[in-house]
Amino acid sequence: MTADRLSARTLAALAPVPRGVRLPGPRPASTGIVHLGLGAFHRAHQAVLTEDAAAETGDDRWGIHGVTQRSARVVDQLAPQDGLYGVLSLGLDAEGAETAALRVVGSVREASYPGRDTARVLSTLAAPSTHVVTLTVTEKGYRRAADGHPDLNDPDLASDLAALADELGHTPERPTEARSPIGLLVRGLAHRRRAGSGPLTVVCCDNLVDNGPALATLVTEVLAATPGSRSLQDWVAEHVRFPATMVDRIVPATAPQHRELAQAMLGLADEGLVVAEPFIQWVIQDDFAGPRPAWERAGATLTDDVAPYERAKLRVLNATHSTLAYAGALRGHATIAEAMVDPVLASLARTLVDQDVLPTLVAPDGFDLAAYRDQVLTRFANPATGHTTVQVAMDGSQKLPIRLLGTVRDRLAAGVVPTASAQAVAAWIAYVTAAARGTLEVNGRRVPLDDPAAGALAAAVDGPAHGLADRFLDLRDVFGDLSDHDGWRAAVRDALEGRPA
Ligand code: CS2
Repeated sequence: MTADRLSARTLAALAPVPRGVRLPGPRPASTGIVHLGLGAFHRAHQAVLTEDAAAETGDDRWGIHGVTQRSARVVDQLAPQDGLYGVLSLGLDAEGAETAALRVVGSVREASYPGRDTARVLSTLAAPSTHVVTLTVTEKGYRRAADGHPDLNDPDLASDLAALADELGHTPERPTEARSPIGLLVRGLAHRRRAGSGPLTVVCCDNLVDNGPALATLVTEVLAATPGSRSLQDWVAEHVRFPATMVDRIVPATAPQHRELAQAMLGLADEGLVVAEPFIQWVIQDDFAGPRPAWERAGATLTDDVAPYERAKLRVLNATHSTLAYAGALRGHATIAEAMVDPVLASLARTLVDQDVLPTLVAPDGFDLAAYRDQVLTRFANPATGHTTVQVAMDGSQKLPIRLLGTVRDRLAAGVVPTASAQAVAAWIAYVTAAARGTLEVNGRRVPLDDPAAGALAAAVDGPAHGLADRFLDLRDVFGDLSDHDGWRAAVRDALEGRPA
């Protein structure tokens, strides 16, 4: 069935509004937010809560200018739709029947791809009406080296820093195309200072430990490495805030069956559709340099201390997610939900949380960690989203140090070798080994290795079977000081040897 494409015009012409579909309220009148990393997660999370906050308050200043990272695909999906797209929430009701709810979101006013529109993005970052920058660029988007400092050898970041050095003194008519999110951000800060547009708040929404302070440090270090940026450094220290946040919503890749279902519900074709679980959570450090949307009116928690929430989320949810992804894919499970109904994996997930993770956490005020664990595991078991193990498994060399190895360090410091975490790492090693050798198959499809460190990982795979665990544990870019811990090494070796071949 062919259907008209979603747009402001076709949406306005829908009569009657389909039942079970929620439409956006009035579109924002101006752009107050620049978002870097216009992927599915942002569209299902911050963009939704920004629209909800506007609906609650009537404050129409908070339109979003979304910026993609690597390609123009999302721009080309959203531009013909006037920035409109659907969010399809898939869950289960109390009886266990699948539920589907669709809403059309209107908070994205503009979408840009830096490969085409760097000048436009820089001028929005410098506009007085822009007060907030949000980021979801994934772990690897920050271009941090293994030691946590900016990777100044990264060619994309280096290109942006050369452009920044040039732009410190003047605003070129045709700026060089931005190639990295951090480079784009610091160049935007330079433009903003020159334009005299006042303070800005930069809100990191990625799964990094202490994400706000980590981004602040990165920006400071990148500027310190750029000759002639002294006064910009001082301006940033005085006028830019970097609150920490904890973001949470499971957002799988959109599949053709999702598009078909949404089209049947709305009656319009939507190339920009995103899919999500019903659950959504955002905890934000209340540290803004200027105005912001009233996100608390949309259900977000504004607090002084995000760290305990963030740590609980990374260590309970993300670490267990990765464990289920690696161990699940190796046992042939295509989705996280299928992995959760495998008793061996359900028990591994629970043991990981109970035995290794929970002893390392301090509960935020009024927060029940055991109930949180149960809620997370129930969310994983939701079969409706079809979230795949392979999607969560990507970029393990970047993700595991953030979500799992902090737990390992804390347990070792407490004198306990965390054996479930060792099993998780062993599952990662086995997954990477099978993927690198071309022998990993899920759902009858060969799964390649998808990781920015693929070269180093493939080199660790190469060699005799008995040294496999040790060759991985020697990867200091992943394990850091843990490479030197004999008890930890022995636990991973045992866990890998104990795995079925
Ligand atoms: C997942 C996360 O893909 C992954 O690595 O663990 O994207 C996870 O779904 C989100 O952090 C949930 O908020």
